[in-house]
Amino acid sequence: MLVHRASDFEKKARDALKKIQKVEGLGVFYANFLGKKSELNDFLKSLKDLPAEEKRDIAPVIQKIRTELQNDFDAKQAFLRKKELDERLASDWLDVTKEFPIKKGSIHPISRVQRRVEEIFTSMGFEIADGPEVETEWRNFDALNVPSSHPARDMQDTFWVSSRSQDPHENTVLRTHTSSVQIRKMMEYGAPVRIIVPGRVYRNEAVDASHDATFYQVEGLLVDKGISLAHLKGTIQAMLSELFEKEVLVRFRPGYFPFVEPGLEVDFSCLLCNGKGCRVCKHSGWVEFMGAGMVHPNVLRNGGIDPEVYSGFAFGFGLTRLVMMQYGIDDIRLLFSQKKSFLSQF
Ligand code: FA5
Repeated sequence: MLVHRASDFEKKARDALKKIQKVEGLGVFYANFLGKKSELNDFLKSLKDLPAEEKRDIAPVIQKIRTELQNDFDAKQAFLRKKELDERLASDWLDVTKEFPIKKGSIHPISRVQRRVEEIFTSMGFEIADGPEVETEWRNFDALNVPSSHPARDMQDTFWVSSRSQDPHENTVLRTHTSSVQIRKMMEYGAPVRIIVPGRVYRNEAVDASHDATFYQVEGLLVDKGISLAHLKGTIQAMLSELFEKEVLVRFRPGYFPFVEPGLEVDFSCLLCNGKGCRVCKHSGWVEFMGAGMVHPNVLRNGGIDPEVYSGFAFGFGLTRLVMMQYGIDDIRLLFSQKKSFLSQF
């Protein structure tokens, strides 16, 4: 009886295997005909209940069915897998040798000039320092000798981050200038210190062709023994000549910044007209470049440095305006416009 049932099972299994056309059909077949819950497994289990003699005859027959069915299953599986892979390779392929026109991005002009400025100052022994864009009122103003009652505070219109309390250490602003990093680094490094700080600054002011509400500055700070304005002039003149790859003249005018004494406005000779006078330099032959001066003794003291022993110069120039000068860009707003037609020129 068992032999008949096994042979019927074998026929049924072979028919079912023949009908399978896809790999995904094999799982169900295996479960039904070869797996633990299959009829074949029931046959194998029921062998133990047979008398020994009968078992001796039937067991090899069932084992043979099992082995052959498993072999056929394996062969069919290999065949279907290969067939499906061949079909996929024939229909679904990529020509990896095909060339696509790749549109390259480019480095933003501000980053370009910033990197060059960093290289030049580094070669003169300056370190590049950094500070947060959200800064305490104290570091942005008070520590720089700008008390809250001082009219100079209105020189830079401020974006307040926290609502204004009495404590300038508590209040936070979007830094209005990179000078806020001076105090941090004096406290961190002590004297001597020789750093530049390129970074983004924010001012709550009306935007026009040469003023933006967010722009980039580069702060410079050098504190050591015996530092004078001559060092400042030499440093700036060397940096500009290196950047523009030609002799650039620098001139000082008196200027007022509470954190320096004396304070200076620094201009450089217009590179577009070689100092003869043009529209860009408003026919003066000079371009306004930066604020600078000798670090005020109060600022040195606030930074933990003894002004009786050390002196230093500081400057802060508009990197954005330098970029405009270098590339002849006549509207600052283009730099943050994200206009492809503008950016793809760099
Ligand atoms: C300052 O920010 C001072 N912290 C500079 C300084 C540093 C003086 C150290 C002394 C010692 P001022 O506000 O002038 O100064 O800004 C410096 C430069 O930033 C300007 O010369 C100009 O190039 C640039 N700048 C100022 N406002 C804007 C603006 N709205 N958009 C673009 N560039 C600006």
